[in-house]
Amino acid sequence: MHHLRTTVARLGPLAAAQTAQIAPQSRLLALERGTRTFQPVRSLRASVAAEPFLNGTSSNYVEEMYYAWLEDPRNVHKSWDIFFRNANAGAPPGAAYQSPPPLSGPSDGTMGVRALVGAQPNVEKLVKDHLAVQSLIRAYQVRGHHIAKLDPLGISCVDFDDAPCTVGFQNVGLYGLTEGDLDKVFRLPASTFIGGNDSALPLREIIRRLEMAYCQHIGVEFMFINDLEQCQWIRQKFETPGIMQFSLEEKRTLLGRMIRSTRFEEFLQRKWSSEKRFGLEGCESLIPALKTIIDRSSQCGVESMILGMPHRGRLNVLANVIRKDLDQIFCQFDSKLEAADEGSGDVKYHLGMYHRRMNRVSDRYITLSLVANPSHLEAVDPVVQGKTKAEQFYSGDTEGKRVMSILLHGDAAFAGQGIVYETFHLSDLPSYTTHGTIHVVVNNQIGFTTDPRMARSSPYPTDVARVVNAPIFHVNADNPEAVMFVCNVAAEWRNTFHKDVVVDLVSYRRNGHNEMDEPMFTQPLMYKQIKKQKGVLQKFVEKLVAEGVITTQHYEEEVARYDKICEDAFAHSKDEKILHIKHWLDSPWPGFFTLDGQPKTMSCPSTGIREDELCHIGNVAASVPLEDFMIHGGLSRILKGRAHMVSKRVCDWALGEYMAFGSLLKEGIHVRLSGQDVERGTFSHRHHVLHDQNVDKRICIPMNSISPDQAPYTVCNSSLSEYGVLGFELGFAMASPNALVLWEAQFGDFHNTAQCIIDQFISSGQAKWVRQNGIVLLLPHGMEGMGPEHSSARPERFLQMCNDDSDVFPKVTGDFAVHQLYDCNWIVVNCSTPANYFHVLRRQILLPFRKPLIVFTPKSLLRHPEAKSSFDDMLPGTHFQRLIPDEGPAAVGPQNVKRVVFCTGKIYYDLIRERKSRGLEDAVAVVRIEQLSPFPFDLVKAEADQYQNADLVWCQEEHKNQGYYDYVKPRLRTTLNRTRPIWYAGREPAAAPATGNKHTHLTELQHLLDAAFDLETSPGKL
Ligand SMILES: Cc1ncc(C[n+]2csc(CCOP(=O)(O)OP(=O)(O)O)c2C)c(N)n1
Ligand SMILES: [Mg+2]
Repeated sequence: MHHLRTTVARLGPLAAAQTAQIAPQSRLLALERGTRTFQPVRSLRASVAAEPFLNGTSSNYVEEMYYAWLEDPRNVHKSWDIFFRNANAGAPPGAAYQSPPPLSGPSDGTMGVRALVGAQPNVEKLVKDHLAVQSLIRAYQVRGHHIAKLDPLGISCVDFDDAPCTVGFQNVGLYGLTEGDLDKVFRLPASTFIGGNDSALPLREIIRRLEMAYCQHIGVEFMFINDLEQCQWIRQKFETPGIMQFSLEEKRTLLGRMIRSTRFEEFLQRKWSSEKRFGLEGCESLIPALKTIIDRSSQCGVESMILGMPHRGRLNVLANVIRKDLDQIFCQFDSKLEAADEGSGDVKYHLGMYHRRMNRVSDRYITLSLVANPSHLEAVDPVVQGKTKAEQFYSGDTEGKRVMSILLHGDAAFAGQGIVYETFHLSDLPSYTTHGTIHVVVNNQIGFTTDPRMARSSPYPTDVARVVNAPIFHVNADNPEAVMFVCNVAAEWRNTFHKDVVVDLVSYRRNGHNEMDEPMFTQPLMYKQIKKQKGVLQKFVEKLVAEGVITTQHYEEEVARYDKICEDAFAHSKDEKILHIKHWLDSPWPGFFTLDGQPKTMSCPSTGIREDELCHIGNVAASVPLEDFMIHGGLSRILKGRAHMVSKRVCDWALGEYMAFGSLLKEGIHVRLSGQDVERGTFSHRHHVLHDQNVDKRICIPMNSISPDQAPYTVCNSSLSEYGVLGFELGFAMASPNALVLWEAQFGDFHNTAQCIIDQFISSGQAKWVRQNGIVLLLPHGMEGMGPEHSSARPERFLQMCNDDSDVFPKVTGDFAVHQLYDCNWIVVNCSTPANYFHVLRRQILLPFRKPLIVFTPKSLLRHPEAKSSFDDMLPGTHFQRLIPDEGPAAVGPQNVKRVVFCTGKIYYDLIRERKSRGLEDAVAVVRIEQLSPFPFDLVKAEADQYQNADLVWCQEEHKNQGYYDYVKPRLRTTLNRTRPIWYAGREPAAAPATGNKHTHLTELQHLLDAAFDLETSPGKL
């Protein structure tokens, strides 16, 4: 009701004669084929809002009448003509409506024609019938997909909770229509395109056309989309009569693609019948589907497409979509081939790929990359998005016109994995959007052995996409033409609106989960049906032959031609002696390595910078580069504090970070920092984005005012997701080695909701996929009496996954530190000074290769008066210190030192305070291990050797079964060659990372400090 009232209230005075001038300036949607145009709501005088017959359901109809009347008053019934004339003339509420004129005698159409009331029932019936037809049309648009013939097996698993189907000839009664109305002509509303050039049709034809559009092999879900223009666009694409027609050439191309897709699987089955390959049988039309999307997108100007996909049909996609050489694929089946590259490699259906080639349909070059992925379904989704975003960013493609992503999904995984939802929620965020992803679901109506009714609570596996208003095109995958049609529409949708869209290929899985599995154990009836099911290629060929598009002979020749291609490649693949995993790289970094893929040097220059640069960046950090920009008073004090530090030549943690980012930006390195609340910083220390206190949403990012030719700085508060956002940043970092990409956890322990990205990609990605990545994880960590949930970033987990050998003291050569970094799977540090943090961030970029960097970052140290660094520690010639030796009185007289306490991170400050209070500065040396992994064996040894008369202690604030203990213990022993004992000072083992009781926390701290400094008794031995 309200909608109608407001709609009609917005109608303003407008004479019918004015129509022609007004139509063009409106928000017209120019339709490519049909002649109908969608017009915006215009205004008619408010007074009509009180008409009694106007209610919510009739609003569209009234609008319809109004537009028709605007075109020509004779288009509508006389009663409407009078109504609109009166309304425009300013009739008072309730008075605009006049009963229609009598059949005998003229009416002047004025407001005084009260005598005609007797004719009112006819008008009401007319309005009602039109409204009924409009409701019926709408019902098809909303629910036509419920009865579309989507399932090739005809056993549809989609459960609509027995919602009655309210369309079809048999249901017209539900709308107050009768069979007798079927041959009456009804005017079509603007919200349908079934009329083509006709603006009115008999009801029978209306229903027939709606059945054609919405209830055949395509089911369109889109009426939940809030945007009227987008809905109209979709309606026009599916409703326009005759729109789904293809030329002979298109049909033949489609056949060729179906042949490749089908015969490829058959070839693999013939040659390697007992090998797992997760074949595509039952959904072979995936290949033409993807190729159609690629062709159409390329025609629309897309140059680079980044794909992510699971196991199902992956080899087929590599062969027939990406066009990986067949012999390269086939030789993956030869278990005897030795890998030529470092790393442990991965199975064939996980490897990535990168290929640039000419697209024959568009005649343009395209680059396709398929991102390598772990077994963990859907984990690759955010990674693909991050890589896509990065490629858009580097190529200046701010609207996603040249680079796009395509994600493939299985039905069970799409519905079940939460990362799908997290990834969808990145899709429209300014710093994360890739301007529309095309999702393709291989919906074989089963997940391993589990039926959909046990695997999801929503009718379709695709319902998750509704949260972002993505249209969903369900299509019966046994109809390749329908598949091709929806894929074209999906590509056009993405190109028009730059929003996500889903293509749901409703299909089946001809074999078990893999080729070895027996599906009859668990789905006997489904598989009885599948055994009877004619293959999609065979059905399609029969159709084309019947239509006269091809002859059987043509088909047989095409099959023979492709089979020969496979056979030749197979013969070729036997010549391969060595497997090059590098051929399966999804993100090459041209120019970064030597031609044979090695680092260009094996050294790292000084990571220090000049004093004037430090001062300049420091001053920017203390400034507000925009004029008339009012910042908060508290922030003014912080900025003044920064200026003061610069004048004193010191940095705190935030300023150290500023120096690192600012200097890299100045050197042309893009820096991107992403995570929850990173702009201000969870601990309110960073303030990289300033907010005008007087102007809403006016912001200032001083880091982008460092120098005119600097690289851009991106700092972005993320959605409240770890898995999705960390995956995204990993993908961003994958695209180029020349960017510092950092993800910060709100507190370090939150990283565990992104554990899959850490385990499957970050710690092991290079070994599996010969692909380097320099992503940085900033994980706030420290036992500060804040309870179990905010204390530990779980260093033990990261350290447990390090690949350096705990039992071997490495050979120490000149460039040992860099070699050690090159050999490791990731770098784990816990810096105790801003200068060291500055250096380790810069080292990420100045190294001649890329490794992930895990940084345990401080909380209370951010404001600790002693946790400051002098500019002297950041000048040219200075480096990251893997270990910081004691530089106090103990180091001056090492022979007098009775104990060396090795530690890492924030506990250092507790230790030196305690040492001072006990007057033990001569007797106890405190040594900080800043780089935990790879372990600085050489430097630890040098320290131990220096203090020959001292006993050795490892001190940590974390519980014994947590923190660093289990990692450092064997390494310290190896370093000392078991010639000297080493003792442990720290908390007892515990289940939770920290106590929730402040007093207990302080008592525990005191105990461990007592253990560290009680020189009479040795604490527990390591
Ligand atoms: C995160 C995750 N959990 C479990 C598995 C084990 N698994 C592999 S395939 C599969 C079924 C997937 O079903 P669906 O997504 O419908 O794809 P389909 O195999 O049917 O193509 C499962 C459970 C996995 N690979 N990843
Ligand atoms: Mg499935």
